[in-house]
Amino acid sequence: MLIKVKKPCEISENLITPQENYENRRKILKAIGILGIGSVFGIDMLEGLDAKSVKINKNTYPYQTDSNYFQSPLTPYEKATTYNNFYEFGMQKEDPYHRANVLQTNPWSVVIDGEVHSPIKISLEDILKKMQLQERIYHFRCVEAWSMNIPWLGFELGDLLKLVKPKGNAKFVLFETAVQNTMPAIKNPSLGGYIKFPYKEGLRLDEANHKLTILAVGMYGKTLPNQNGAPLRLIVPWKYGFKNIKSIIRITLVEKIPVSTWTSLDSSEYGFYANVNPNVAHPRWSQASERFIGDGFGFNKIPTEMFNGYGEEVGRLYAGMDLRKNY
Ligand SMILES: Nc1nc2c(c(=O)[nH]1)N[C@H]1C(S)=C(S)[C@@H](COP(=O)(O)O)O[C@H]1N2
Ligand SMILES: [Mo]
Repeated sequence: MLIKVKKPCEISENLITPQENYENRRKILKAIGILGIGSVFGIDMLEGLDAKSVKINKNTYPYQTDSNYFQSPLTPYEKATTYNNFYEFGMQKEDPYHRANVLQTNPWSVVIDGEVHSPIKISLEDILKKMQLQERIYHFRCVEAWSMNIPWLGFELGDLLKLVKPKGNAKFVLFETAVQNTMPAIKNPSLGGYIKFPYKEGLRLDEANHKLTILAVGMYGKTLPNQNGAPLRLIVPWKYGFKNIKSIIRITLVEKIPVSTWTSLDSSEYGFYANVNPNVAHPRWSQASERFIGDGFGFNKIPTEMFNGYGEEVGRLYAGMDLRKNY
Protein backbone atom coordinates (compact mmCIF):
# COMPACT_ATOMS: atom_id res chain seq x y z
CA MET A 1 0.00 0.00 0.00
CA LEU A 2 1.40 3.33 -1.02
CA ILE A 3 0.07 6.79 -0.25
CA LYS A 4 -0.83 8.68 -3.37
CA VAL A 5 0.91 12.02 -3.44
CA LYS A 6 -1.79 14.58 -4.17
CA LYS A 7 -1.14 17.78 -6.05
CA PRO A 8 -2.37 20.98 -4.38
CA CYS A 9 -5.19 21.39 -6.93
CA GLU A 10 -6.72 18.07 -5.99
CA ILE A 11 -7.67 18.87 -2.41
CA SER A 12 -10.04 21.81 -2.87
CA GLU A 13 -13.23 19.72 -2.91
CA ASN A 14 -12.82 18.97 0.80
CA LEU A 15 -12.14 22.45 2.01
CA ILE A 16 -15.72 23.50 2.69
CA THR A 17 -17.36 20.30 3.86
CA PRO A 18 -16.45 20.34 7.58
CA GLN A 19 -18.13 23.69 8.20
CA GLU A 20 -21.12 22.61 6.13
CA ASN A 21 -21.46 19.43 8.12
CA TYR A 22 -21.26 21.46 11.29
CA GLU A 23 -24.02 23.82 10.16
CA ASN A 24 -26.21 20.93 9.05
CA ARG A 25 -25.76 19.16 12.34
CA ARG A 26 -26.72 22.30 14.23
CA LYS A 27 -29.86 22.57 12.14
CA ILE A 28 -30.78 18.93 12.72
CA LEU A 29 -30.11 19.17 16.45
CA LYS A 30 -32.23 22.31 16.67
CA ALA A 31 -35.03 20.60 14.79
CA ILE A 32 -35.09 17.60 17.12
CA GLY A 33 -34.77 19.86 20.16
CA ILE A 34 -31.38 18.86 21.46
CA LEU A 35 -29.81 22.30 21.23
CA GLY A 36 -30.63 24.14 24.40
CA ILE A 37 -31.51 21.14 26.58
CA GLY A 38 -27.89 20.83 27.56
CA SER A 39 -27.96 24.12 29.39
CA VAL A 40 -30.62 22.72 31.74
CA PHE A 41 -28.08 20.20 32.96
CA GLY A 42 -25.26 22.72 32.93
CA ILE A 43 -23.53 21.08 29.98
CA ASP A 44 -23.28 22.15 26.43
CA MET A 45 -24.46 19.07 24.61
CA LEU A 46 -23.39 20.36 21.25
CA GLU A 47 -19.88 20.77 22.63
CA GLY A 48 -20.03 17.19 23.79
CA LEU A 49 -21.10 15.93 20.42
CA ASP A 50 -18.43 17.96 18.71
CA ALA A 51 -15.76 16.69 21.06
CA LYS A 52 -16.67 13.12 20.20
CA SER A 53 -16.36 13.87 16.52
CA VAL A 54 -12.67 14.80 16.56
CA LYS A 55 -11.98 12.48 13.70
CA ILE A 56 -8.91 12.98 11.60
CA ASN A 57 -9.22 12.37 7.88
CA LYS A 58 -9.04 14.16 4.54
CA ASN A 59 -12.59 15.52 4.89
CA THR A 60 -12.43 16.77 8.47
CA TYR A 61 -8.93 18.28 8.31
CA PRO A 62 -7.81 18.54 4.69
CA TYR A 63 -4.10 17.85 4.40
CA GLN A 64 -1.49 17.29 1.76
CA THR A 65 1.21 14.68 1.59
CA ASP A 66 4.68 16.18 1.85
CA SER A 67 6.54 14.35 -0.88
CA ASN A 68 9.91 15.40 0.56
CA TYR A 69 9.45 12.74 3.19
CA PHE A 70 8.83 9.52 1.40
CA GLN A 71 9.62 5.98 2.53
CA SER A 72 8.78 2.74 0.86
CA PRO A 73 7.40 0.18 1.43
CA LEU A 74 4.98 1.15 4.17
CA THR A 75 4.65 -1.07 7.21
CA PRO A 76 1.12 -2.52 7.06
CA TYR A 77 -1.39 -0.74 9.33
CA GLU A 78 -2.17 -4.01 11.10
CA LYS A 79 1.44 -4.35 12.23
CA ALA A 80 1.97 -0.71 13.21
CA THR A 81 -1.12 -0.90 15.45
CA THR A 82 -0.56 -4.29 17.09
CA TYR A 83 3.20 -4.28 17.73
CA ASN A 84 3.65 -1.37 20.12
CA ASN A 85 5.54 -0.03 23.10
CA PHE A 86 3.23 1.80 25.52
CA TYR A 87 4.20 0.63 28.99
CA GLU A 88 1.22 2.28 30.68
CA PHE A 89 -0.72 -0.61 29.10
CA GLY A 90 1.77 -3.40 29.70
CA MET A 91 5.17 -4.58 28.63
CA GLN A 92 4.29 -7.05 25.87
CA LYS A 93 4.14 -5.76 22.32
CA GLU A 94 0.45 -6.75 21.92
CA ASP A 95 -0.66 -5.33 25.29
CA PRO A 96 -1.37 -1.78 24.05
CA TYR A 97 -3.51 -3.13 21.20
CA HIS A 98 -5.58 -5.24 23.61
CA ARG A 99 -5.79 -2.78 26.50
CA ALA A 100 -5.52 0.81 25.26
CA ASN A 101 -9.27 1.03 24.63
CA VAL A 102 -9.60 2.30 28.24
CA LEU A 103 -7.58 5.43 27.42
CA GLN A 104 -9.90 8.47 27.65
CA THR A 105 -8.93 10.82 24.83
CA ASN A 106 -11.98 13.01 24.91
CA PRO A 107 -12.03 15.78 25.94
CA TRP A 108 -8.28 16.42 25.62
CA SER A 109 -6.26 19.51 26.31
CA VAL A 110 -2.59 20.32 26.56
CA VAL A 111 -0.88 22.72 28.95
CA ILE A 112 2.08 24.58 27.46
CA ASP A 113 3.94 26.45 30.16
CA GLY A 114 7.29 27.10 31.82
CA GLU A 115 9.74 29.68 30.43
CA VAL A 116 7.23 31.28 28.06
CA HIS A 117 5.58 34.69 27.80
CA SER A 118 2.05 33.34 27.15
CA PRO A 119 1.35 29.99 28.83
CA ILE A 120 -1.84 28.28 27.63
CA LYS A 121 -4.14 25.37 28.24
CA ILE A 122 -5.51 24.53 24.83
CA SER A 123 -8.00 21.91 23.68
CA LEU A 124 -7.17 19.49 20.92
CA GLU A 125 -9.92 21.04 18.78
CA ASP A 126 -8.37 24.49 19.14
CA ILE A 127 -4.92 23.15 18.33
CA LEU A 128 -6.32 21.61 15.16
CA LYS A 129 -7.98 24.89 14.20
CA LYS A 130 -4.66 26.70 14.40
CA MET A 131 -2.31 24.11 12.91
CA GLN A 132 -2.02 22.93 9.32
CA LEU A 133 -1.99 19.13 9.07
CA GLN A 134 0.41 17.37 6.74
CA GLU A 135 1.09 13.78 5.92
CA ARG A 136 4.70 12.66 6.14
CA ILE A 137 6.04 9.18 5.73
CA TYR A 138 8.90 8.73 8.17
CA HIS A 139 11.21 5.85 8.95
CA PHE A 140 10.72 4.89 12.63
CA ARG A 141 13.60 3.18 14.45
CA CYS A 142 13.19 1.70 17.94
CA VAL A 143 16.25 1.39 20.18
CA GLU A 144 15.42 -2.35 20.27
CA ALA A 145 16.62 -2.51 16.62
CA TRP A 146 13.33 -2.90 14.78
CA SER A 147 11.93 -0.34 12.36
CA MET A 148 8.80 0.60 10.43
CA ASN A 149 7.77 3.09 7.73
CA ILE A 150 4.73 5.01 8.91
CA PRO A 151 2.61 7.74 7.25
CA TRP A 152 1.95 10.24 10.07
CA LEU A 153 -0.59 13.04 10.04
CA GLY A 154 0.64 15.95 12.09
CA PHE A 155 1.96 19.47 12.28
CA GLU A 156 5.31 21.00 13.13
CA LEU A 157 5.90 21.31 16.88
CA GLY A 158 7.70 24.61 16.24
CA ASP A 159 4.45 26.13 14.97
CA LEU A 160 2.68 25.23 18.21
CA LEU A 161 5.53 26.56 20.39
CA LYS A 162 5.31 29.94 18.63
CA LEU A 163 1.87 30.40 20.23
CA VAL A 164 3.37 30.62 23.73
CA LYS A 165 6.36 32.83 22.86
CA PRO A 166 9.34 31.07 24.49
CA LYS A 167 11.54 33.29 26.65
CA GLY A 168 15.24 33.74 25.94
CA ASN A 169 16.23 31.43 28.79
CA ALA A 170 14.14 28.50 27.52
CA LYS A 171 16.67 25.92 26.35
CA PHE A 172 14.86 22.57 26.56
CA VAL A 173 11.34 21.19 26.19
CA LEU A 174 9.85 18.65 28.60
CA PHE A 175 6.88 16.50 27.57
CA GLU A 176 4.52 14.51 29.81
CA THR A 177 2.09 11.71 29.05
CA ALA A 178 -1.36 11.60 30.67
CA VAL A 179 -1.81 9.40 33.73
CA GLN A 180 -5.27 7.86 34.01
CA ASN A 181 -6.51 5.55 36.75
CA THR A 182 -7.85 3.10 34.18
CA MET A 183 -4.39 2.46 32.74
CA PRO A 184 -3.39 -1.10 33.68
CA ALA A 185 0.10 -0.13 34.84
CA ILE A 186 -1.31 2.67 37.00
CA LYS A 187 -3.73 0.26 38.68
CA ASN A 188 -1.09 -2.42 38.96
CA PRO A 189 2.50 -1.11 38.75
CA SER A 190 3.94 -4.59 38.16
CA LEU A 191 2.30 -4.61 34.72
CA GLY A 192 4.44 -1.63 33.72
CA GLY A 193 7.65 -3.00 35.18
CA TYR A 194 7.32 -0.55 38.11
CA ILE A 195 8.20 2.34 35.82
CA LYS A 196 7.40 5.64 37.51
CA PHE A 197 4.71 7.45 35.52
CA PRO A 198 3.99 9.98 34.05
CA TYR A 199 6.21 9.00 31.15
CA LYS A 200 8.47 11.99 30.41
CA GLU A 201 10.67 12.94 27.50
CA GLY A 202 12.70 15.95 26.50
CA LEU A 203 14.31 17.72 23.57
CA ARG A 204 16.69 20.61 23.17
CA LEU A 205 14.71 23.65 22.02
CA ASP A 206 16.46 23.72 18.62
CA GLU A 207 15.57 20.03 18.11
CA ALA A 208 11.97 20.78 19.06
CA ASN A 209 11.86 23.65 16.57
CA HIS A 210 13.43 21.64 13.74
CA LYS A 211 10.98 21.24 10.88
CA LEU A 212 11.23 17.43 10.95
CA THR A 213 9.83 17.35 14.50
CA ILE A 214 6.07 16.93 14.45
CA LEU A 215 3.17 16.27 16.77
CA ALA A 216 1.07 13.54 15.20
CA VAL A 217 -2.71 13.25 15.56
CA GLY A 218 -3.18 10.58 12.93
CA MET A 219 -1.58 7.84 10.89
CA TYR A 220 -2.48 6.09 7.61
CA GLY A 221 -5.04 8.81 6.86
CA LYS A 222 -6.99 8.18 10.09
CA THR A 223 -7.24 9.28 13.71
CA LEU A 224 -4.30 8.04 15.77
CA PRO A 225 -5.26 4.75 17.46
CA ASN A 226 -5.02 4.77 21.26
CA GLN A 227 -2.19 2.23 21.27
CA ASN A 228 -0.11 4.56 19.10
CA GLY A 229 -0.45 7.47 21.52
CA ALA A 230 -3.79 9.13 20.81
CA PRO A 231 -4.72 11.83 20.54
CA LEU A 232 -1.36 13.63 20.28
CA ARG A 233 2.17 12.24 20.26
CA LEU A 234 5.66 13.38 19.41
CA ILE A 235 7.53 12.18 16.32
CA VAL A 236 11.25 12.98 16.07
CA PRO A 237 12.32 10.76 13.18
CA TRP A 238 16.11 10.91 13.63
CA LYS A 239 15.91 9.65 17.22
CA TYR A 240 15.18 6.26 18.77
CA GLY A 241 11.54 5.39 19.30
CA PHE A 242 11.44 6.01 23.04
CA LYS A 243 11.85 9.77 22.46
CA ASN A 244 8.49 9.73 20.63
CA ILE A 245 6.34 10.25 23.71
CA LYS A 246 2.64 9.37 23.46
CA SER A 247 -0.65 10.89 24.66
CA ILE A 248 0.88 14.24 25.63
CA ILE A 249 -0.92 16.49 28.14
CA ARG A 250 1.86 18.88 29.07
CA ILE A 251 4.72 20.63 27.29
CA THR A 252 7.00 22.71 29.52
CA LEU A 253 9.82 24.93 28.35
CA VAL A 254 12.70 24.73 30.79
CA GLU A 255 16.19 26.09 31.32
CA LYS A 256 17.92 22.89 32.38
CA ILE A 257 18.19 19.55 30.60
CA PRO A 258 15.19 17.41 31.63
CA VAL A 259 15.48 13.80 32.79
CA SER A 260 13.42 11.46 30.67
CA THR A 261 11.80 8.23 31.83
CA TRP A 262 14.25 5.83 30.19
CA THR A 263 17.30 7.86 31.15
CA SER A 264 16.18 7.83 34.78
CA LEU A 265 15.75 4.04 34.57
CA ASP A 266 19.24 3.46 33.16
CA SER A 267 21.30 6.37 31.90
CA SER A 268 24.09 4.09 30.67
CA GLU A 269 21.68 2.47 28.19
CA TYR A 270 19.38 5.36 27.27
CA GLY A 271 20.86 8.82 26.89
CA PHE A 272 19.19 12.19 26.49
CA TYR A 273 20.04 12.57 22.80
CA ALA A 274 19.15 9.06 21.60
CA ASN A 275 20.03 9.95 18.03
CA VAL A 276 19.94 6.87 15.80
CA ASN A 277 23.61 5.98 15.34
CA PRO A 278 24.85 2.71 13.79
CA ASN A 279 28.37 3.39 15.12
CA VAL A 280 27.46 3.52 18.80
CA ALA A 281 26.28 0.19 20.17
CA HIS A 282 23.75 -0.14 22.95
CA PRO A 283 25.60 -1.75 25.92
CA ARG A 284 23.71 -5.01 25.25
CA TRP A 285 23.42 -5.09 21.43
CA SER A 286 24.73 -3.62 18.20
CA GLN A 287 22.85 -0.76 16.54
CA ALA A 288 24.52 -1.34 13.14
CA SER A 289 21.46 -3.03 11.64
CA GLU A 290 17.74 -3.31 12.23
CA ARG A 291 14.76 -5.59 11.53
CA PHE A 292 12.45 -3.78 9.17
CA ILE A 293 8.83 -4.77 9.78
CA GLY A 294 7.07 -4.80 6.43
CA ASP A 295 4.69 -7.10 4.58
CA GLY A 296 4.47 -10.81 5.21
CA PHE A 297 5.94 -12.89 8.02
CA GLY A 298 9.20 -12.08 9.70
CA PHE A 299 11.30 -9.07 8.79
CA ASN A 300 14.13 -7.83 6.60
CA LYS A 301 17.49 -7.15 8.12
CA ILE A 302 18.73 -3.79 6.82
CA PRO A 303 21.66 -1.53 7.74
CA THR A 304 20.87 1.30 10.16
CA GLU A 305 21.59 4.77 8.85
CA MET A 306 23.19 7.64 10.74
CA PHE A 307 20.43 9.87 12.16
CA ASN A 308 18.00 7.29 10.77
CA GLY A 309 18.66 8.65 7.26
CA TYR A 310 17.91 12.29 8.15
CA GLY A 311 21.55 13.35 8.65
CA GLU A 312 21.57 15.90 5.86
CA GLU A 313 18.80 17.80 7.61
CA VAL A 314 19.77 17.40 11.26
CA GLY A 315 23.53 16.73 11.32
CA ARG A 316 24.31 20.42 11.83
CA LEU A 317 22.42 20.39 15.17
CA TYR A 318 25.26 18.28 16.58
CA ALA A 319 28.28 19.92 14.93
CA GLY A 320 31.31 19.64 17.20
CA MET A 321 29.62 17.26 19.66
CA ASP A 322 31.10 13.89 20.58
CA LEU A 323 28.22 11.56 19.71
CA ARG A 324 29.81 8.69 21.64
CA LYS A 325 29.54 10.67 24.85
CA ASN A 326 26.26 12.33 23.93
CA TYR A 327 24.39 9.11 23.01
N1 LIG B 1 3.85 7.38 27.16
C1 LIG B 1 4.64 6.52 26.50
N2 LIG B 1 5.19 6.90 25.33
C2 LIG B 1 6.00 6.04 24.65
C3 LIG B 1 6.30 4.76 25.18
C4 LIG B 1 5.69 4.39 26.42
O1 LIG B 1 5.88 3.29 26.96
N3 LIG B 1 4.86 5.29 27.05
N4 LIG B 1 7.17 3.91 24.50
C5 LIG B 1 8.11 4.54 23.56
C6 LIG B 1 8.81 3.56 22.75
S1 LIG B 1 10.02 2.64 23.50
C7 LIG B 1 8.59 3.43 21.40
S2 LIG B 1 9.53 2.41 20.43
C8 LIG B 1 7.48 4.16 20.75
C9 LIG B 1 6.56 3.14 20.07
O2 LIG B 1 5.61 3.79 19.30
P1 LIG B 1 4.56 2.89 18.48
O3 LIG B 1 3.93 1.94 19.43
O4 LIG B 1 3.58 3.86 17.89
O5 LIG B 1 5.36 2.17 17.42
O6 LIG B 1 6.69 4.92 21.66
C10 LIG B 1 7.44 5.58 22.68
N5 LIG B 1 6.54 6.42 23.45
MO1 LIG C 1 11.39 1.83 21.70
